[in-house]
Amino acid sequence: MMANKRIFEEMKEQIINSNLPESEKIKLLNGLNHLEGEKMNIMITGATGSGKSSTINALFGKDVAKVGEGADPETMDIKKYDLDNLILWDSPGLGDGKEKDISHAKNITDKLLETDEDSNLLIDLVIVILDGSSRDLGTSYQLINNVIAPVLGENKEKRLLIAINKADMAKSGRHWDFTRNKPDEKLKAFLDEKAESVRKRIKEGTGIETHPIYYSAGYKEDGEEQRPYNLIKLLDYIVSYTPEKKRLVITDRMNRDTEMWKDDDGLKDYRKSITDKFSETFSNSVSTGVDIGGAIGGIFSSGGEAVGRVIGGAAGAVVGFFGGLFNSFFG
Ligand SMILES: Nc1nc2c(ncn2[C@@H]2O[C@H](COP(=O)(O)OP(=O)(O)OP(=O)(O)O)[C@@H](O)[C@H]2O)c(=O)[nH]1
Ligand SMILES: [Mg+2]
Repeated sequence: MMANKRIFEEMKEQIINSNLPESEKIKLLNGLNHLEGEKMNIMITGATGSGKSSTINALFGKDVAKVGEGADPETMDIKKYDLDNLILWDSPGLGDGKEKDISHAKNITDKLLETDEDSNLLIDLVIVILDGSSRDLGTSYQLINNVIAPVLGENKEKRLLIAINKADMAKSGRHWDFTRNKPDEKLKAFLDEKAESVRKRIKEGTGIETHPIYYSAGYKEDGEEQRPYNLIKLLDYIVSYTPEKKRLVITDRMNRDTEMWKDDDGLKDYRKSITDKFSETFSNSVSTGVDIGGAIGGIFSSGGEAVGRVIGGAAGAVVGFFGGLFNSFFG
């Protein structure tokens, strides 16, 4: 079944089964290996109980919290989940008492300033999770405005995502349609307003323009399945903030459980939007050779229709992959 196969394997198969000359195949496979070697580091932070773990598990699979749980020795409180080339840093936010807050703030600051072996900032994206069921977001604003924003570096606007969780509990569960797993009109208006006021507070406090979205990672009781809302919107949000050459790393690790991606606000065709971002990635590299082209080591600049066709085919594999993943009737 397509959706169960890792995306890189899928693409390799496309290349191997093509009727390109061996030398071209080798170039393409080498290129793909380079992309596969890209690393993506995401920090997920937010107040205790805001839903960091639930969100990580919804996005990337039930067992993630168990993967590589060993704490990073220098940053005792930040948990590192190592999913091959996708690395998640689960970092406690503020609100755990003064002493802990100071230590958490220092851990976050240190991590955000850390550079990799190429002297690039280690953390590609910071996702701050707000508890949408809480009326007091004061500590979250403190975290964003006073701890995170000052150390975000040059491209601040490209590294900060704001996700308001627990949409279902925003009005203590009232106005949430539990059968259809979505807010009614009244709650929707309330949530839209909330997202807008969060945006304003951050803009006023930091000058950074963010685009907060609301969602629900889903509540999970014994025997019950987690049922997220707008998780696919969150993924679309993350992918759109991810550098082109790192996008495959993200999608290669996403949750294979199609139930997770089903319910959304319908404001946009998120499946198509995500899929398009990949097609875009591929066609860009074929026509201009930038970004991914560079990472792939100039193979696209060799030109030739045949190469283009295989890249087209590879992009097709990606499209097929998403079709399979998001369609509950596949297989
Ligand atoms: N109703 C509802 N409950 C949620 C949602 N997301 C998370 N929860 C619940 O909120 C509680 C806290 O969630 P976690 O994912 O553990 O939160 P966390 O941010 O990882 O918490 P810490 O690791 O303790 O900082 C759990 O009982 C979750 O089931 C949601 O979207 N809706
Ligand atoms: Mg947690």
